[in-house]
Order: sequence, then C-alpha cells, then structure tokens
Amino acid sequence: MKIHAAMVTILTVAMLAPIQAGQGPEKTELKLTLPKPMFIGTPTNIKSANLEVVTGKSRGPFMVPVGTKLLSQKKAVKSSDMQPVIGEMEMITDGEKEGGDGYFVEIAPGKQWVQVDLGASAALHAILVWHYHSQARVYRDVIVQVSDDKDFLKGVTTIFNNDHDNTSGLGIGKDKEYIEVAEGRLFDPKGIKGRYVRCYSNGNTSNDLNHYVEIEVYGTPLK
Ligand SMILES: [Ca+2]
Ligand SMILES: [Ca+2]
Repeated sequence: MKIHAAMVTILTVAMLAPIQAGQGPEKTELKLTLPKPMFIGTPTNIKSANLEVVTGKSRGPFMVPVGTKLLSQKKAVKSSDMQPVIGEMEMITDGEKEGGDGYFVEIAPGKQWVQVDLGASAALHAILVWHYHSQARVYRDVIVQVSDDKDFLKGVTTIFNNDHDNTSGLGIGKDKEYIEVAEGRLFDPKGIKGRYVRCYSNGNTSNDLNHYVEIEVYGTPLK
C-alpha cells in the first residue's frame, strides 16, 4: 500500500497537536550554524570506561520555546587559567566554530573551567560546547553548571556531569563521556535561570590540556 505524502503530514500534525497543547509555551526548532566536519567515520582508538554508544548519527532537531535567542555572542569569558597557552578567551564567544588551527583556545592541563557571563540572568534553553573537533577526542570530566553567582558558591545547578568516578571532586556524574564532533555537544538546561554558565573539563584522550572552540548559550531574557 502506498501512503500519500499529504496523509502522512496530516497524521503527524494530528499526533503532535495534543502533546504541544499540554506543554506550556509554543516550541520551535533551534536553528544552529554548524562548522564543517573535519573527520568522518567512527573512531576505534578511543579508550574510555564511560563512553556513550557511538552511533555516528547527527543530533537531529532540538526544540526550544518560541523567542529563544543566542545570548552568549561576544559576551565576557573568564577561566581558571586566564593566560591561555594558545588563543584568547574572546574566541570562545566570537561565533567562529571551525575546527582547525587558529580557532581553539588551549588552557592549562588538569581540571580547569571557563565561564560565560551573559550579562543578565535568563531562562536557558540550550547550551552548546565545542571543545575541539579536528580529531576525534573525548574530554574528561565534563561538567556544565549554571548560577547567578559568578563564583559558583551558591545557587548552582549542574546541567551535565560525566565525571563518573568523581576525579574532579564536584560529585559523581551519571552522564556518559562522548566523542567531540563538528555539531558540538548540546546540553539541555530545561529553562533553568542563570547569568553564568561554567564548563569544567580535565584533559582529553589525546593530551592533558583543555580546549574550547566555542560555547553558545541560548535562552529567553527575564522580563
Ligand atoms: Ca570561537
Ligand atoms: Ca573522572
């Protein structure tokens, strides 16, 4: 039996409508500008005790409330290492996401963090991080936190934590390690409110250093 394309559309809309009606604000697909991939295929040389299943598939659409915008572009970035080995902190929010040399910031080895100051608290709907994507790597102990406190001493919400053995001492994380790719990693803050986004890492499978190509934070400003 052949199913007519128009019929499929009607069925899809009919199935989605009741779900959307029961879930508060209207949602739309988050539109991203992605850099070109620098490697293809599924790497086999990565050793990780906590790696997610590698599918090689792209993330697919991610839905956010209507009115969600990029809040992080050109915003100030601070780090536990303010004197990067390569690059400048500004490069983390400059909108450039290419993977090659000249596009990543390299900071000190071991447990380090960078944090974006959005300038004002906002309801956050997507956080994307590109550590490095010119080679397949896993960054260790990736922890993403949101707070209204620039020092992250109070009111801290952890959005993601894949430090499964608590190496970094911020608590055991239940999330999986993942291989860096050109589409970046999307973390879902689920509307949590905050002004600062802090990202930890602790070296990677190629070396002990920490890298960032870009961080993007999407949300809706608070009225
Ligand atoms: Ca950049
Ligand atoms: Ca760990």
